[in-house]
Amino acid sequence: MIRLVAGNWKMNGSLAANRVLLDRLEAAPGVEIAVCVPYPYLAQLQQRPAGLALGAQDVSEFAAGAYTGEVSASMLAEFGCRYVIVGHSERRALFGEGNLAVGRKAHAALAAGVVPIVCVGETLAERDAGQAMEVVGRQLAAVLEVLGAAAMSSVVLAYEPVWAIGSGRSADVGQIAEVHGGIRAWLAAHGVDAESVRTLYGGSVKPGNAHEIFMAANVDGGLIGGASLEAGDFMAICRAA
Ligand code: G2H
Repeated sequence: MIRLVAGNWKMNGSLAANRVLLDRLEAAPGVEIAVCVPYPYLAQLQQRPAGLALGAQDVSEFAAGAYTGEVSASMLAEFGCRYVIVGHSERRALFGEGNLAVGRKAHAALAAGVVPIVCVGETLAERDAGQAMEVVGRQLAAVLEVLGAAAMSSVVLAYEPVWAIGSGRSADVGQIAEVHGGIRAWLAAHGVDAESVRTLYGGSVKPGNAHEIFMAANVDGGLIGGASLEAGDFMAICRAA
């Protein structure tokens, strides 16, 4: 399957800075590239380099109504979003999103024709306790419970060990391959068409480590935070895929 490299700008950017960045992004052969931007910039990103897919970083689990501050999946679809990140560990840790809420957000996205990039991953304490795959399995199980096995095969997953996010310390290739293989096996064991689910790695991916990470077994691309804010770094990572 074609690899996906998605930039997660997080809460960064300005109209002027985005323009400078976008002017330096371009399609790369053999890889799908997306940028997941803060909501206000979806309008600005209507003009973007050809071949660059658009995404958002969160979505409401509700379709419409009295939910002040929320943004619906159909609104994202109207702005041409192909992807939306759901369940990023920053949303889970800082904004109290639970496993089932993440599943409901993924469901809302799919219902509007937007592909959810569902993030899963363990904390350092959980890894040190030997529970990495158990935690990831619980996170996946909640999404599967909401979506069902057929719809689950339409999501993109992102394995993002919490301790590797923005820390400069990526997981090593062995750790990445082990969990990605574990995710593939977990999906297959739960009746999901595991081979059709793209599973990205996220957490301190940089130009210097991107190639070896992308070459690891069962890694189908990357979710790139800090390095997606610098055009040269982001394009180098995309070309490494
Ligand atoms: C993990 C990643 C992008 P960074 O959050 O989702 O960020 O590449 O900065 O670790």
